[in-house]
Amino acid sequence: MTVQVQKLKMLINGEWLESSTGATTSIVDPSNNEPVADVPRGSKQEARAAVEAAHEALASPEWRDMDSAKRGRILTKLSTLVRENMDEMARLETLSQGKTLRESKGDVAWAARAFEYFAGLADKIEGETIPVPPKRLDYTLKEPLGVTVHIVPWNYPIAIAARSWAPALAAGNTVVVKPSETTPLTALKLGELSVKAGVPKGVVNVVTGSGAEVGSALVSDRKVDGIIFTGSSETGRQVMEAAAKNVTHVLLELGGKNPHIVFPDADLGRAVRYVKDGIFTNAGQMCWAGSRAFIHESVYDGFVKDLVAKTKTMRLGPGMEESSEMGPVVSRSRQETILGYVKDGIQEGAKLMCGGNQPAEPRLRSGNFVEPTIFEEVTGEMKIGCEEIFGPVLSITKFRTTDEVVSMANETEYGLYAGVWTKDLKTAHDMASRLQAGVVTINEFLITFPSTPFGGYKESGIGHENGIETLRHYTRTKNVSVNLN
Ligand code: TXE
Repeated sequence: MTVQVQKLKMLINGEWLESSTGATTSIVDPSNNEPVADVPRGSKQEARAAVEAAHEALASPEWRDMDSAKRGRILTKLSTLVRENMDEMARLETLSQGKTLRESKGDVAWAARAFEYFAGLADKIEGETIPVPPKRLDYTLKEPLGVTVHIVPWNYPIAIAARSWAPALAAGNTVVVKPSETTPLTALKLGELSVKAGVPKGVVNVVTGSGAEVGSALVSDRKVDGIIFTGSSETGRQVMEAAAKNVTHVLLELGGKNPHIVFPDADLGRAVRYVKDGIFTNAGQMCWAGSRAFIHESVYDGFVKDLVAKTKTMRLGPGMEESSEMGPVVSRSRQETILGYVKDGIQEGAKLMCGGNQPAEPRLRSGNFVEPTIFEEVTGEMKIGCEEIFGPVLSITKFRTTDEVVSMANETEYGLYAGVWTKDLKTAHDMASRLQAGVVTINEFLITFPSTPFGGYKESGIGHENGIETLRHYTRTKNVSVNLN
C-alpha cells in the first residue's frame, strides 16, 4: 500500500506553525519503516511560545469567565467530533504506532468517552462551606490550577492525551500538549478538533518535538502550574527534578511489572485468554501489561500448555491488515531492546516456551516485529522477572501458598496493576487488600474507564488519572474566611 506522506504543522496560540528552525521529524510506519508523515521538530522557542499563549489564554475573559456549563458543552462537542472522525484517527494511530486497527478504534472510542465523562463534570466542581465558630463564614473555592503541560508517550497516544486533556479543560485550565516524537499524529488531529469544537485561541496548544528539547523546556518553565507525565520511571524522575526547581505540581504515571495470580478454583479457560491478551495486546507495550503470571502448582501444567498452544497460533502482521492479531513494536530500537531481554532470560536460566525472535516470514522483516514470547521458571532476581520489558514477553512462575505468591507479586519496585483469578470471594478480597498495586482486577484484566481512578504505588507513579479523583490535580483550593461580626 502506498501512503501519501503528510506534511503537518503544530498548534500554538490558535495558529498552525512550522518549527522556527525549519527542522522536521519523519514519522514512520513501524510495520515497514516507511515514512508516513513529516512533523515540525519544535525547539525551546516554540515551547516558550506555547506556554506564553496558554498563560495569556488563562487570563482572557473568554476562557476565564466562561460559564462552566459551556465548557462542558465544548467538551461534549469534542467527544462527538472524535467519534465522527474515529476511522481516520484510528488509521493515523495504527500508521504511526503499529497496533491493530481494532485496538486503535478501541482507543479512539475510549478517548471520546473521556471527553464525554469530563464534559459532565465541568459544572460540578464544587467547593464547600466549613463549620467555624459563630459569626463567621468559611468556604472554599475550587479554581483552575493554571497552565498544565501534558507529556504523552507513544504506547497509547490518543487515549493518554485525552485522559488528561479532558479533565484539564473541564476544570478551566489551559493546556500545552507534547506528544511523543514517534506518534504525534492523533494529538495534532485532536488539536484540530478542539478548535472546531469551540475551544478559544491559546487554550489548547500542541507542540511537537523531542523530549530532550521541547519536553524539558516545558517542564522547566516557571509559568507552568502543573505537569502530567506518562512515560519511563527514569524520565519521570528527571521531570520531577525539573518541577522541584519551580515547585510545580506533578502527576506521574510510570512503569509496571504487573502480576496475574491464578488460583486453582478460577475459570481457567477465561484466565488463559486474559493472561494471553494481557501481555500481547499492543505488542506488550503497556504500563499495565500483565508481564508476570503466577500459576498455582495444582493447575500449572495444563494452564501453561493451553496458554503456549494458543500463543503459538497468534497471527503477526501489519496493524492495518484485518487478519493481524498483533502488530509490530513501535521502533527498531524497541525491537532490539526486547530481543536483548530475551537473550538475558535465556542466559539467566529461564525456560523459553515459545517465540523469542523476529518472525521468519520475509514480508515482516522490514517491520519491527517480535514474536509473542513466553518464559517459565522465572525468578524475581532475573532481569526478565523484575524489569519492565515493554514488549510481548511473559514470565511464568509456579506458586504453592497464598503468602508466597503475595510476597513474589509485591517483590518489584513497581505497583501499578494486578489481576487475581479465583471464584472464591474471600480469596479475591484478601488479595485485593494485600497486593501493592493501584488497581486490582478480579477475573478481569486490561480494563479501565474514564470514571475509575488509575495510578501507581511505589515507583509506578504519583497521583491518579481518571475519575473524579483526578480533578484534584487540575484545581487549587482557596479557603475564604469571613468575619461577620
Ligand atoms: O520513554 P520516555 P521512552 C517506559 C517503557 C519503555 C521506556 C522507554 O518501559 O521501554 O519507558 O521509553 C518525553 N523532559 N514507558 O524512552 O523517555 C518523550 O518525548 C520532558 C512506560 O519512549 O519516558 C515522550 O513524549 N519530557 C510508559 C515521553 O516523555 C521528556 C509509556 C515518554 O518518553 C523528556 C512509555 C524530558 N527530559 C514508555 N525526555 C507508560 N507508563 O505507559 C523524554 N520526554
